Amino acid sequence: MNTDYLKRSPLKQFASLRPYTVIVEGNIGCGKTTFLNYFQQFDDVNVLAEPVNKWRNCNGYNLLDKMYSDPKKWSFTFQSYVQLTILQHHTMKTGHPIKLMERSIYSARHCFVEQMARNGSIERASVSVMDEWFKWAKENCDLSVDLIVYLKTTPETAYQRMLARNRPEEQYVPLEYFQDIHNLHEEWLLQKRFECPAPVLIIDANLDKSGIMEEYSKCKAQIFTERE
Ligand code: DGT
Repeated sequence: MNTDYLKRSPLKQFASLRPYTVIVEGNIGCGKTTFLNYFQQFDDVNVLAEPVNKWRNCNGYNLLDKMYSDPKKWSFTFQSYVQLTILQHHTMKTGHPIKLMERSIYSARHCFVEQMARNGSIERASVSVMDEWFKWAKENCDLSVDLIVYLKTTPETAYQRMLARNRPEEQYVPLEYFQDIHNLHEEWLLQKRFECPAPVLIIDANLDKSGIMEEYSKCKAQIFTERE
């Protein structure tokens, strides 16, 4: 691992006690996993993939499947667990100078919970309980973020990719859901209608593999320069 960052001035050393934190955001199927895989090759980066496997097996319960099969009954349970497992990533200590997280407590709230609240699959009272937890976490944990990478696709592209990968839980997710989740990312990251914790770097994630690699390396250059 490159430890040059330990040789910096005392002030920078102090700043580097907290890693430069990047969250990767975008619709379901927008290519977050490919983006994270690209960054796995760099020793300075601690890559934290979304804990989907935990959501598929919480002490034997597949909460992701329950949420998609019966949203009215399971949305609150599912989102509570998402909030906990993502919070564990936000607060996870790392010896690496850069931490790269797939999604965040912010997108869980402003995109997914918001979509559920608007379509009535979660009660406003339940949302307010989650908001109290969120507020407490912000006051008592370090949830700072330095950069948001937004992998922007059209809802149609994301939907086609979801169909192609054929995850059993997602079999009946309609295109309208992708449109809702897309619109909420735009409201959050571009129109700034909800709390946006860091500057946003937009990547055209509709590009095919060769085009997107060029975008990734530009993004890598920006991340490595900014954390200096
Ligand atoms: P990628 O690599 O961009 O294709 O990413 P995915 O699709 O593997 O990962 P992602 O974050 O879109 O999530 C996997 C599944 O979990 C997907 O069905 C959407 C769902 N999901 C993720 N976060 C939340 C959340 O906070 N609430 C809800 N309702 N669903 C979520």
